[in-house]
Amino acid sequence: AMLSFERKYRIRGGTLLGGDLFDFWIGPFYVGFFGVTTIFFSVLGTALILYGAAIGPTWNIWQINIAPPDLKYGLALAPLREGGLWQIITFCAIGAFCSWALREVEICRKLGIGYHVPVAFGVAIFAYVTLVVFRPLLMGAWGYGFPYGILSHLDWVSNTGYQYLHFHYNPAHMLAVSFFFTTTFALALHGSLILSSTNPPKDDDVVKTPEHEDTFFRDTIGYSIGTLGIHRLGLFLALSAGFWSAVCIVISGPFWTRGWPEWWGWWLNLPVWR
Ligand code: BCL
Ligand code: UQ2
Repeated sequence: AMLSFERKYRIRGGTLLGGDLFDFWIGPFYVGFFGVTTIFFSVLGTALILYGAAIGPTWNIWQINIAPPDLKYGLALAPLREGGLWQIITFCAIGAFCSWALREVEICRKLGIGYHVPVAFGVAIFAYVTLVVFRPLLMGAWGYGFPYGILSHLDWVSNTGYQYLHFHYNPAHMLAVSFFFTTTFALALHGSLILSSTNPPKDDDVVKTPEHEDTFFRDTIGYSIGTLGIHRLGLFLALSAGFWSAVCIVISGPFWTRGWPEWWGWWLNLPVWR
């Protein structure tokens, strides 16, 4: 059943591309030009992953691996079985993620709401593209991208981390990790606060107000950021986590090629204690 609200907003227009051509719904799903391209790239990409697995040595889900080309291929196209598949799959992934973001934009336009959701998703896409396009471009070979596989991508993270001796000393990694942890902290505070005041027993109405929520934090720590504020803070923390993740990997190699502990030499060499 369609909510009366949904019927009211199932309106024509707001599309970026394709005009009225794909401006319709299938069941609850808005289609749009970018819905079609999302399906296209996802199906093709998934089929190529399955093909890559089929010509590979194993069907063990943990060990399936689709590797980027050898470094010797530089920034050229590689033969299909030697990283070419990885290149096409990466192209499909970016196509699918960007299509999804643009489909979100069209839905926002129909609803007349802000673009916060596609912008937020855009930061996740930015982190992914940094890993598989920007950093490989800056380093001069597609072989610097990460392999597609459950264990293989973990091995890549570990190997790449140890290439810089101790990744915890990467200042942008420090920021990214701290933002991830603070995000979970903020969501735990928010989720628990909301449930504490807006979780009436069965058949009861919600009677507590945001005043109760503010008061809890004013009583405990003397400050409440407010009901709108916590959502702004949460979005800022989450986007910062993704942003600094992208920064921490793009500076590893293109900017700093030695161990990250050594980067802190500037601190040890401050004239105050030298
Ligand atoms: Mg580290 C990266 C945390 C120890 C080496 N590390 C990261 C970051 C994150 C992190 C900050 C990964 C998140 C990210 O990029 O998100 N590391 C972290 C923590 C510790 C840690 C908390 C810890 O010790 C407690 N790291 C170490 C040790 C090193 C190390 C010291 C290894 C020995 N770390 C590295 C290296 C890297 C990291 C190397 C990175 O490259 C990585 C990083 O920063 O990458 C940018 C960003 C999010 C994404 C990339 C996801 C994108 C999603 C896309 C757009 C959409 C997907 C859709 C999906 C396919 C669809 C599903 C459909 C379903 C139906 C739902
Ligand atoms: C709050 C508020 C909410 C909240 C939360 C707070 C009524 C429903 C969680 C408390 C948040 C504070 C004090 C900020 C904490 C800071 C960091 C960096 C985690 O005041 O308003 O709305 O959900």
